[in-house]
Amino acid sequence: MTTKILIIGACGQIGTELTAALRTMYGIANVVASDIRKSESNVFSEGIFEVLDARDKEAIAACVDKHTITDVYLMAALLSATAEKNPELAWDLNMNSLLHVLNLAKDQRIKKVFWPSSIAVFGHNSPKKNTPQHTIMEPSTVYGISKLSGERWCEYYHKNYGVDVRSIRYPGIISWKANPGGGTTDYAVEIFHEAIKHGTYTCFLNEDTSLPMMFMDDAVRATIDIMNAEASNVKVRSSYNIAATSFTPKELTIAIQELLPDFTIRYEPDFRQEIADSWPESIDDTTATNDWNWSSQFDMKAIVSEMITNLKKVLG
Ligand code: AKB
Repeated sequence: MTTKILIIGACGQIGTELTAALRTMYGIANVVASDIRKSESNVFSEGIFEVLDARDKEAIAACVDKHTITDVYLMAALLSATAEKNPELAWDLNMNSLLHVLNLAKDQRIKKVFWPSSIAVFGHNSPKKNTPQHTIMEPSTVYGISKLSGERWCEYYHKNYGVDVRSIRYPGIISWKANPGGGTTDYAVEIFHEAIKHGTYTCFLNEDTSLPMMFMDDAVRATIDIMNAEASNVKVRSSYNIAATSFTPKELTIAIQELLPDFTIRYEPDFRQEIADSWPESIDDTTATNDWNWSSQFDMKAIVSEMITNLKKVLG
Protein backbone atom coordinates (compact mmCIF):
# COMPACT_ATOMS: atom_id res chain seq x y z
CA MET A 1 0.00 0.00 0.00
CA THR A 2 1.33 3.47 -0.92
CA THR A 3 2.22 5.72 1.99
CA LYS A 4 0.02 8.83 1.80
CA ILE A 5 0.91 11.51 4.28
CA LEU A 6 -1.08 14.33 5.86
CA ILE A 7 0.89 17.03 7.68
CA ILE A 8 -1.31 19.05 10.02
CA GLY A 9 0.34 22.37 10.90
CA ALA A 10 2.53 22.20 7.80
CA CYS A 11 3.21 25.95 7.67
CA GLY A 12 5.01 26.13 11.02
CA GLN A 13 8.78 26.18 11.53
CA ILE A 14 9.26 22.39 11.49
CA GLY A 15 6.23 21.61 9.29
CA THR A 16 7.56 23.69 6.39
CA GLU A 17 10.86 21.82 6.15
CA LEU A 18 9.28 18.48 7.00
CA THR A 19 6.82 18.93 4.11
CA ALA A 20 9.68 19.56 1.68
CA ALA A 21 11.68 16.56 2.98
CA LEU A 22 8.72 14.17 2.91
CA ARG A 23 7.76 15.28 -0.61
CA THR A 24 11.30 14.55 -1.80
CA MET A 25 11.11 11.14 -0.19
CA TYR A 26 7.53 10.02 -1.02
CA GLY A 27 6.69 12.14 -4.08
CA ILE A 28 4.81 15.42 -4.17
CA ALA A 29 1.43 13.78 -4.89
CA ASN A 30 1.70 11.62 -1.78
CA VAL A 31 2.16 14.39 0.79
CA VAL A 32 -0.81 16.62 1.64
CA ALA A 33 0.11 19.81 3.50
CA SER A 34 -2.51 21.45 5.71
CA ASP A 35 -2.76 24.35 8.12
CA ILE A 36 -5.27 26.85 9.40
CA ARG A 37 -4.01 29.18 6.65
CA LYS A 38 -1.49 28.86 3.83
CA SER A 39 1.88 30.52 4.36
CA GLU A 40 3.86 32.46 1.76
CA SER A 41 6.68 29.89 1.64
CA ASN A 42 7.27 28.54 -1.84
CA VAL A 43 7.25 25.01 -0.36
CA PHE A 44 3.45 25.35 -0.69
CA SER A 45 3.36 26.83 -4.19
CA GLU A 46 3.00 23.32 -5.57
CA GLY A 47 1.49 20.09 -4.24
CA ILE A 48 -1.80 19.59 -2.43
CA PHE A 49 -2.71 22.06 0.32
CA GLU A 50 -5.84 21.84 2.48
CA VAL A 51 -7.02 24.57 4.86
CA LEU A 52 -7.62 22.64 8.09
CA ASP A 53 -8.24 23.56 11.72
CA ALA A 54 -6.47 20.92 13.84
CA ARG A 55 -9.28 21.19 16.42
CA ASP A 56 -11.93 20.21 13.86
CA LYS A 57 -12.41 16.46 14.21
CA GLU A 58 -14.82 16.11 11.27
CA ALA A 59 -12.64 18.17 8.94
CA ILE A 60 -9.56 16.06 9.74
CA ALA A 61 -11.51 12.83 9.18
CA ALA A 62 -12.90 14.13 5.86
CA CYS A 63 -9.41 15.15 4.71
CA VAL A 64 -8.02 11.72 5.67
CA ASP A 65 -10.77 9.97 3.67
CA LYS A 66 -10.55 12.32 0.69
CA HIS A 67 -6.83 11.70 0.22
CA THR A 68 -6.73 8.06 1.48
CA ILE A 69 -4.15 9.10 4.07
CA THR A 70 -2.09 6.40 5.83
CA ASP A 71 0.27 8.49 8.00
CA VAL A 72 -0.44 11.72 9.89
CA TYR A 73 2.24 14.10 11.18
CA LEU A 74 0.47 16.35 13.69
CA MET A 75 2.70 19.42 13.95
CA ALA A 76 0.08 22.03 14.98
CA ALA A 77 0.60 23.43 18.48
CA LEU A 78 0.72 26.60 20.53
CA LEU A 79 4.31 26.85 21.82
CA SER A 80 5.44 27.66 25.36
CA ALA A 81 5.39 31.46 25.43
CA THR A 82 2.14 31.90 23.45
CA ALA A 83 0.48 29.14 25.45
CA GLU A 84 1.13 31.02 28.72
CA LYS A 85 -0.84 33.95 27.29
CA ASN A 86 -3.77 31.80 26.21
CA PRO A 87 -3.87 28.64 28.36
CA GLU A 88 -7.34 27.46 27.33
CA LEU A 89 -6.69 27.76 23.61
CA ALA A 90 -3.34 26.00 24.11
CA TRP A 91 -4.98 23.10 25.91
CA ASP A 92 -7.77 22.89 23.33
CA LEU A 93 -5.43 22.91 20.33
CA ASN A 94 -2.55 20.86 21.72
CA MET A 95 -4.72 18.19 23.34
CA ASN A 96 -7.84 17.80 21.22
CA SER A 97 -5.96 17.69 17.91
CA LEU A 98 -3.96 14.76 19.29
CA LEU A 99 -7.03 12.90 20.51
CA HIS A 100 -8.75 13.38 17.12
CA VAL A 101 -5.78 11.87 15.30
CA LEU A 102 -5.24 9.05 17.82
CA ASN A 103 -8.92 8.12 17.49
CA LEU A 104 -8.60 7.93 13.68
CA ALA A 105 -5.71 5.50 14.19
CA LYS A 106 -7.67 3.55 16.82
CA ASP A 107 -10.53 3.20 14.30
CA GLN A 108 -7.95 2.02 11.72
CA ARG A 109 -8.69 4.89 9.35
CA ILE A 110 -4.94 5.72 9.38
CA LYS A 111 -1.92 3.51 10.07
CA LYS A 112 0.74 5.65 11.71
CA VAL A 113 0.95 8.87 13.70
CA PHE A 114 3.85 11.23 14.42
CA TRP A 115 3.31 13.67 17.25
CA PRO A 116 6.00 16.00 18.59
CA SER A 117 6.65 16.37 22.29
CA SER A 118 9.18 18.76 23.81
CA ILE A 119 11.83 19.27 26.47
CA ALA A 120 9.04 21.33 28.10
CA VAL A 121 7.70 18.10 29.64
CA PHE A 122 10.45 18.45 32.26
CA GLY A 123 10.22 20.81 35.22
CA HIS A 124 12.13 22.33 38.12
CA ASN A 125 12.45 18.98 39.89
CA SER A 126 13.88 17.10 36.91
CA PRO A 127 17.68 16.71 36.85
CA LYS A 128 19.00 19.76 34.94
CA LYS A 129 22.04 18.24 33.29
CA ASN A 130 21.82 15.21 31.01
CA THR A 131 18.15 14.88 31.85
CA PRO A 132 17.37 11.15 31.51
CA GLN A 133 14.67 9.52 29.38
CA HIS A 134 12.76 8.47 32.50
CA THR A 135 12.79 10.86 35.44
CA ILE A 136 10.67 13.24 37.52
CA MET A 137 8.41 15.23 35.19
CA GLU A 138 6.55 18.14 36.73
CA PRO A 139 6.15 20.74 33.96
CA SER A 140 5.12 24.19 35.16
CA THR A 141 3.92 25.61 31.82
CA VAL A 142 0.62 24.98 30.03
CA TYR A 143 2.61 23.87 27.00
CA GLY A 144 4.62 21.40 29.09
CA ILE A 145 1.48 20.09 30.79
CA SER A 146 -0.19 19.54 27.39
CA LYS A 147 2.90 17.78 26.01
CA LEU A 148 3.27 15.50 29.05
CA SER A 149 -0.45 14.65 28.94
CA GLY A 150 -0.12 13.98 25.21
CA GLU A 151 2.76 11.61 25.86
CA ARG A 152 0.65 9.66 28.33
CA TRP A 153 -2.21 9.47 25.78
CA CYS A 154 0.18 8.23 23.07
CA GLU A 155 1.45 5.43 25.29
CA TYR A 156 -2.11 4.59 26.37
CA TYR A 157 -3.40 4.36 22.79
CA HIS A 158 -0.43 2.21 21.79
CA LYS A 159 -0.82 -0.15 24.73
CA ASN A 160 -4.60 -0.45 24.76
CA TYR A 161 -5.55 -0.06 21.09
CA GLY A 162 -2.33 -1.00 19.26
CA VAL A 163 -1.99 2.50 17.75
CA ASP A 164 1.36 2.96 15.99
CA VAL A 165 2.22 6.40 17.35
CA ARG A 166 5.78 7.68 17.47
CA SER A 167 7.12 10.79 19.17
CA ILE A 168 10.26 12.72 20.02
CA ARG A 169 10.89 15.49 22.53
CA TYR A 170 12.22 18.35 20.43
CA PRO A 171 14.68 20.78 21.98
CA GLY A 172 14.82 24.36 20.59
CA ILE A 173 14.99 24.07 16.80
CA ILE A 174 17.22 26.43 14.82
CA SER A 175 16.50 27.06 11.15
CA TRP A 176 16.78 29.73 8.50
CA LYS A 177 13.97 28.82 6.08
CA ALA A 178 10.89 29.30 8.30
CA ASN A 179 10.68 31.24 11.54
CA PRO A 180 9.61 29.78 14.87
CA GLY A 181 6.68 31.45 16.60
CA GLY A 182 5.84 31.76 20.26
CA GLY A 183 8.54 29.60 21.82
CA THR A 184 11.04 30.24 24.61
CA THR A 185 13.95 29.03 22.48
CA ASP A 186 13.05 31.45 19.63
CA TYR A 187 15.89 33.79 20.67
CA ALA A 188 18.35 31.34 19.11
CA VAL A 189 16.84 32.04 15.67
CA GLU A 190 16.01 35.74 16.13
CA ILE A 191 19.62 36.45 17.14
CA PHE A 192 20.90 35.46 13.67
CA HIS A 193 18.33 37.59 11.82
CA GLU A 194 19.12 40.63 13.97
CA ALA A 195 22.88 40.04 13.81
CA ILE A 196 22.79 40.10 10.02
CA LYS A 197 20.20 42.87 9.60
CA HIS A 198 21.19 45.25 12.42
CA GLY A 199 24.42 43.97 13.99
CA THR A 200 22.79 43.92 17.42
CA TYR A 201 20.19 41.94 19.38
CA THR A 202 18.26 42.37 22.62
CA CYS A 203 17.87 38.92 24.16
CA PHE A 204 14.82 38.02 26.28
CA LEU A 205 16.81 35.43 28.27
CA ASN A 206 19.81 36.18 30.48
CA GLU A 207 23.30 35.42 29.27
CA ASP A 208 23.83 32.26 31.32
CA THR A 209 20.64 30.37 30.41
CA SER A 210 21.74 27.05 28.96
CA LEU A 211 19.12 25.24 26.85
CA PRO A 212 19.16 22.15 24.59
CA MET A 213 19.13 23.14 20.88
CA MET A 214 19.19 21.39 17.50
CA PHE A 215 19.62 22.35 13.85
CA MET A 216 16.53 21.80 11.66
CA ASP A 217 18.22 19.22 9.44
CA ASP A 218 18.84 17.00 12.48
CA ALA A 219 15.25 17.51 13.70
CA VAL A 220 13.73 16.58 10.33
CA ARG A 221 16.01 13.56 10.02
CA ALA A 222 15.06 12.38 13.52
CA THR A 223 11.37 12.74 12.67
CA ILE A 224 11.64 10.75 9.45
CA ASP A 225 13.97 8.15 11.00
CA ILE A 226 11.68 7.34 13.91
CA MET A 227 8.71 7.05 11.52
CA ASN A 228 10.69 4.67 9.30
CA ALA A 229 12.16 2.59 12.14
CA GLU A 230 10.97 -1.00 12.58
CA ALA A 231 7.96 -0.89 14.90
CA SER A 232 9.65 -3.36 17.27
CA ASN A 233 12.61 -0.97 17.68
CA VAL A 234 10.35 1.88 18.81
CA LYS A 235 10.14 0.67 22.38
CA VAL A 236 9.22 3.98 23.99
CA ARG A 237 5.68 4.92 22.95
CA SER A 238 5.39 8.05 25.07
CA SER A 239 8.22 10.13 23.55
CA TYR A 240 12.00 9.90 23.06
CA ASN A 241 14.64 12.33 24.34
CA ILE A 242 16.80 13.52 21.46
CA ALA A 243 19.74 15.92 21.74
CA ALA A 244 22.34 17.71 19.66
CA THR A 245 23.92 20.59 21.56
CA SER A 246 23.34 22.98 24.47
CA PHE A 247 24.50 26.57 24.83
CA THR A 248 23.80 29.86 26.57
CA PRO A 249 23.05 33.16 24.80
CA LYS A 250 26.56 34.27 25.82
CA GLU A 251 28.22 31.22 24.26
CA LEU A 252 26.15 31.67 21.10
CA THR A 253 27.13 35.34 20.93
CA ILE A 254 30.83 34.49 21.11
CA ALA A 255 30.40 31.93 18.31
CA ILE A 256 28.52 34.47 16.15
CA GLN A 257 31.20 37.11 16.82
CA GLU A 258 33.80 34.79 15.32
CA LEU A 259 32.05 35.28 11.97
CA LEU A 260 30.48 38.72 12.59
CA PRO A 261 33.03 40.48 14.85
CA ASP A 262 30.97 43.69 15.24
CA PHE A 263 27.88 41.93 16.58
CA THR A 264 26.70 43.16 20.00
CA ILE A 265 24.05 41.85 22.42
CA ARG A 266 22.04 43.26 25.33
CA TYR A 267 20.00 41.26 27.83
CA GLU A 268 16.46 42.16 28.91
CA PRO A 269 14.97 38.97 30.38
CA ASP A 270 11.15 38.85 30.36
CA PHE A 271 8.53 36.26 31.41
CA ARG A 272 10.20 33.66 29.19
CA GLN A 273 13.17 33.56 31.59
CA GLU A 274 11.05 31.74 34.15
CA ILE A 275 10.00 29.17 31.53
CA ALA A 276 13.61 28.60 30.46
CA ASP A 277 14.69 28.25 34.10
CA SER A 278 12.26 25.33 34.51
CA TRP A 279 13.70 23.39 31.56
CA PRO A 280 16.76 21.10 31.31
CA GLU A 281 20.18 22.45 30.39
CA SER A 282 21.10 19.31 28.48
CA ILE A 283 19.46 16.03 27.50
CA ASP A 284 20.53 12.38 27.62
CA ASP A 285 19.40 10.75 24.37
CA THR A 286 21.05 7.33 24.68
CA THR A 287 17.70 5.49 24.63
CA ALA A 288 16.91 6.89 21.15
CA THR A 289 20.45 6.05 20.03
CA ASN A 290 20.12 2.47 21.27
CA ASP A 291 16.58 1.86 19.99
CA TRP A 292 16.57 3.42 16.51
CA ASN A 293 20.14 4.54 15.96
CA TRP A 294 19.62 8.27 16.52
CA SER A 295 22.61 10.61 16.46
CA SER A 296 22.90 14.33 15.72
CA GLN A 297 25.22 15.82 13.10
CA PHE A 298 25.30 19.56 13.86
CA ASP A 299 27.09 21.06 16.88
CA MET A 300 26.90 24.75 17.82
CA LYS A 301 29.77 25.76 15.53
CA ALA A 302 28.22 24.00 12.53
CA ILE A 303 24.80 25.54 13.28
CA VAL A 304 26.28 29.07 13.48
CA SER A 305 28.10 28.62 10.21
CA GLU A 306 24.97 27.26 8.40
CA MET A 307 22.74 30.01 9.79
CA ILE A 308 25.05 32.90 8.91
CA THR A 309 25.98 31.60 5.45
CA ASN A 310 22.36 30.94 4.44
CA LEU A 311 20.72 33.95 6.06
CA LYS A 312 23.28 36.29 4.49
CA LYS A 313 22.08 35.03 1.08
CA VAL A 314 18.39 35.29 2.01
CA LEU A 315 18.48 38.61 3.85
CA GLY A 316 21.12 40.17 1.61
C1 AKB B 1 9.42 26.31 22.78
O1 AKB B 1 10.36 27.06 23.06
O2 AKB B 1 8.28 26.43 23.26
C2 AKB B 1 9.68 25.18 21.82
C3 AKB B 1 10.03 23.91 22.51
C4 AKB B 1 11.33 23.78 23.21
O3 AKB B 1 9.26 22.99 22.52
N1 AKB B 1 10.71 25.53 20.91
